[in-house]
Amino acid sequence: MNFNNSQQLFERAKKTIPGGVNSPVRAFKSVGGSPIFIKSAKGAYLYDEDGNEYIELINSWGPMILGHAHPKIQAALSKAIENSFSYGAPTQREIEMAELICHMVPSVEKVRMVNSGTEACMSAIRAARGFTGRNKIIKFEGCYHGHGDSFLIAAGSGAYTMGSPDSLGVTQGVANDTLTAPYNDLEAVKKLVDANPNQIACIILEPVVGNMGCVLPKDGFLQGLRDICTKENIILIFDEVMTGFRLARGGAQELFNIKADLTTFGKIIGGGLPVGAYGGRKDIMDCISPVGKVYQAGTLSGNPMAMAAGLTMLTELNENPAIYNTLDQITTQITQGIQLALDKLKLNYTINKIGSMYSLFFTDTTVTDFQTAKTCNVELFGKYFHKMLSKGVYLAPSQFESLFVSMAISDDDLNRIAQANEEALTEIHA
Ligand code: KE4
Repeated sequence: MNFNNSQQLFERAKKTIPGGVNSPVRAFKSVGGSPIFIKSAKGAYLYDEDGNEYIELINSWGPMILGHAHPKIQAALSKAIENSFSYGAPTQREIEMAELICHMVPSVEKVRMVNSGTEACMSAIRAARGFTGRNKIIKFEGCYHGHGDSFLIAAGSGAYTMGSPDSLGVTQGVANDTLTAPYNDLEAVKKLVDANPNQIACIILEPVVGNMGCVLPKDGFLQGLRDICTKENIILIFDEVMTGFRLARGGAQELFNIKADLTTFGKIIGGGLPVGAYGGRKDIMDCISPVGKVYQAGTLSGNPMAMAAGLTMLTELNENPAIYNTLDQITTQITQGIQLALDKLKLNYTINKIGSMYSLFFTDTTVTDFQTAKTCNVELFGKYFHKMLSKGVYLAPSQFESLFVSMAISDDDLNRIAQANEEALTEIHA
């Protein structure tokens, strides 16, 4: 494969864009080399500026669950575009979107549209603080909730990948109100709650983590958090920006049967356009302006184009629940293929998988939190990443990111992925 055009574009990009990218993890910094520049995508495939084709296992970090350029979403956008692109005024489609989200996620009684997962998470903790009158939040090491100041403490995803889990520019004042605990460690949470009586507004977490790589909640962890929050009047916020509408129609909370007080959404909810949302208990959401005194706003919130794409996406998922079983089967075939290759090479690397999310961790340690995720051989992952890329399979350019499978993957793609994995794992260990 030749990457000449991408390499030239990257050099040009770095002159006017910080690091040449509009989001740090795209820069391939942790895997080395320079990023490929995408020209187009269709179904399960990406095409770069050098004409290389890749089977896509990031899917824009989650949104493209039905595959790229889905005809129904394309049709919805083509129709919407005739009516102009943004009004900054309420529309019927926003009501239809809110009603569908409330239907698909029963814990959501009211929901507010925003423009990104970050905005959704920032707004959700502000609502929790406004509703409780308390200042502190608890988050978990390695979880990522976007780039809001309160979250860039022990953050995962690109923050950790770039070596700045505690970002510069976040004031000590803000950091003092963010308490952190290891994921899956209920005792640590209880200690924080006991040490900060009546001061904690909310606990926010990824109910299934994607931002350390894919990490699952241990049995009892989510229920334990639910019980602590109920007892202490702490708002339980599920950040389902990744898991929402991906793991089930009702997201992780449907799968684990846990009722969150607030939930945040992003990615899939926009069908590939910039959409985020936060919602939950009516009594909390009615604290949001213009009803209550927690202010939050956005010029393009509920944008008609984004709502057209998002509504089409969610409708397709809601009307075809068998999609989730199919996605699980496709993903199981991918991870079983990897396991076969690992067994053949007598390697004990860890695979974590749930539904259509999975990660191959280059460590023989069971990965249940940030500390165990950090035992990975990041250098070896980088070699694996580039081997897979050169074999036409596009993975997340970081060990600390989950992969996301789409409905567009065919049996032939599965064979190509299995062969690429076996060859790549063999070659990096040769
Ligand atoms: P955005 O602001 O990027 O739309 O969403 C922030 C966010 C919030 N919560 C969770 C659980 C998330 O995974 C994210 C964003 N995910 C990253 C991938 N790990 C987006 C990719 C990127 O940063 O470029």
